[in-house]
Amino acid sequence: MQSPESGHVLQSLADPSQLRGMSPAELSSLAAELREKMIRTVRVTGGHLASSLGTVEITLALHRVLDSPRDRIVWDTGHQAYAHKLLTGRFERFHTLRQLDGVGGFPRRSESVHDVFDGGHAGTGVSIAVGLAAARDLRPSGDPASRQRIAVCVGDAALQSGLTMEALNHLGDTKHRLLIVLNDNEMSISRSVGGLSTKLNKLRLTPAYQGTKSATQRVLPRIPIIGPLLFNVLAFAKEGFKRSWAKVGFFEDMGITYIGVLDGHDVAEMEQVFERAFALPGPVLVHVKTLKGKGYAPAELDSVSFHGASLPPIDLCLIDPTEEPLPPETEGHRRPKSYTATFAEELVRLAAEDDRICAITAGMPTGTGLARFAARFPQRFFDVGIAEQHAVTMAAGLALGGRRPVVALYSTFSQRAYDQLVHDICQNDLPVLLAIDRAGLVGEDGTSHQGMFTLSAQRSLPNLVIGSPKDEQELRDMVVTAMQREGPISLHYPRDPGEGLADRDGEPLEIGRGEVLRSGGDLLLVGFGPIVQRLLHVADALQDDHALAATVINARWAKPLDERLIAAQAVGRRLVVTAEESAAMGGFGDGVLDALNRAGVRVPLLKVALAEGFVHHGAVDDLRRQQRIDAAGIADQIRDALGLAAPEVPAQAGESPSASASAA
Ligand SMILES: Cc1ncc(C[n+]2csc(CCOP(=O)(O)OP(=O)(O)O)c2C)c(N)n1
Repeated sequence: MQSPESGHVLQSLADPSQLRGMSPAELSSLAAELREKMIRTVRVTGGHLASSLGTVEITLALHRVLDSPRDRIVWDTGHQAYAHKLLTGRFERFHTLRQLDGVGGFPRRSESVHDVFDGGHAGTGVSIAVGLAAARDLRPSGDPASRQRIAVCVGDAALQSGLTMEALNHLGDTKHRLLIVLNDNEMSISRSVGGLSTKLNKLRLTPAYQGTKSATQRVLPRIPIIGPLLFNVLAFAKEGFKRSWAKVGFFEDMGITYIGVLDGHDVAEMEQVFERAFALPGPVLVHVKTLKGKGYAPAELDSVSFHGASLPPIDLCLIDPTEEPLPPETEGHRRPKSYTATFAEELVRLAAEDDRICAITAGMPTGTGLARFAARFPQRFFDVGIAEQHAVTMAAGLALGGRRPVVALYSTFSQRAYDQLVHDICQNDLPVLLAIDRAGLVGEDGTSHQGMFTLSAQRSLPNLVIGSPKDEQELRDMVVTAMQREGPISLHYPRDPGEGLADRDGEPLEIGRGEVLRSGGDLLLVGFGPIVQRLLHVADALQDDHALAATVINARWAKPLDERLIAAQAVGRRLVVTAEESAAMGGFGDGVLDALNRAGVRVPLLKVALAEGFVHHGAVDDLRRQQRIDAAGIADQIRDALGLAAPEVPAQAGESPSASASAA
């Protein structure tokens, strides 16, 4: 990639409408600038680099054809929208990407009028666009907004999600005028999977694709802009794409005009086709082929590693020869093994002994650690694509078929499969392990990705056991326990590294039995999950600062709760404190409160949990401080509840307290 004078054109752009006056040479230099800005920023902040590098030209073409914000550009998922952000007023602040109070990693309406929808979850884009189109088409014809152009850019993996399929099916019937840009890079985070993916492959390989460009160049200039435009668009489509046309029954059968396959890095070609697509009366899907990671060679070669949050080191001299090359790799500080890796390791160990064990991921084999399982047991591994609902119901089917299925989902994405958990797994009382990864705060991905609602949502479900380990070794024990249970079980563990404990095989635990980790007569601290480690520090601090002795319980199970242990330990305490890294409402603390009420134990109770509301992006440590659920914040909350003064060197205070003190 050429290195333009950094920020030369980009910095001077006040509004995306200025793109329309640019020459092809200026556009190509702007594309290079956009990529350089992204690479330099993400090198420091982390982020969805490969996806955003791949959509630069789509973004330019869309912003030249559509008049945003009067027209609307929707980004499915929203992880590929960095160019859009840079072109719509966020250049100056872009260095704050994903940081606390900085620019978010996904479109956010609070940031810009050009952002249509606060996204983050895949497969939402087409439904949003259909809704916008339906709203537009309800307007009276005299209303200028009734002529609004609406486009949605969706990736080939998000296209396959159930939600997108439902939207396409509906759209084909309702015939709203809408442009769907299918950004096909053949990749999800890992390689795209599934029958539709195979179909798209065939389309790409069809001779029409090879000849597309010349056909477009040959035919388009001859098409007049006005008058018989519609006829000509169709003529163009048929002329230029007729060989693939015959094979695109999938979209056409649903009532959506298909045009493809275009070069997704050719702004002029896409612009011409988008312009003409809007002249058609109904929905049009334009299939473009892009290279994920384009413009940064390592990301082009390995888009899996450069997809998401934690990227390999970025070598600036690959985009700018004046930059120093990366220093050779040093044996830096090694982070302790993550909960994710420990989970996968234990599962593989068990699966080697029990061939009933199967594992399912919904498009996240690397993120969930299941790639390790896939490598060892390819026959028993299923990547179903971005299809969380299917993943969970398929697990029910596997269980009915005599298998021991494990579905590993990020907490936030498991929300999509709630009914499948209720109706298919719990109602049928099936032995399925739901491995809920990224439980708790995940940090820089922000509101759409925090794992903070799943625990409350699951607590009311009959038959379901819910556990969360205090450390990575206890996670091994819980996986063993889960595999021995003849019913559904959900294990919640965080994105964090573990405690760095030595590896050992897991051992079964008694479900519903917690453990006392330390004893003291004044306070009772009860934690669910790794937050228990923070409670141990809190107990030390309260002892040192106020000579308050605390008993610390590792609850292990939110359901069934060890009511007997907790109630017995709670009697006579100055304060009982519950702690969880999850939404306060309906969470673990509420379970303890109910249990104490049932047992007739009257004692003040402080719930430490996430305050009501969404938690924005930022480093996890910053967010924990802000929420007062880091060790210092928890100690402060306890002092507040007891009316004690802070110690001499005050801990950093966060925003609003998430605690509620009440009598049980
Ligand atoms: C419901 C849901 N499941 C999983 C994810 C995690 N995720 C983020 S991007 C992505 C892959 C998207 O692939 P595609 O739509 O083809 O876009 P690309 O990144 O290839 O441009 C996945 C699985 C998500 N954001 N939402």
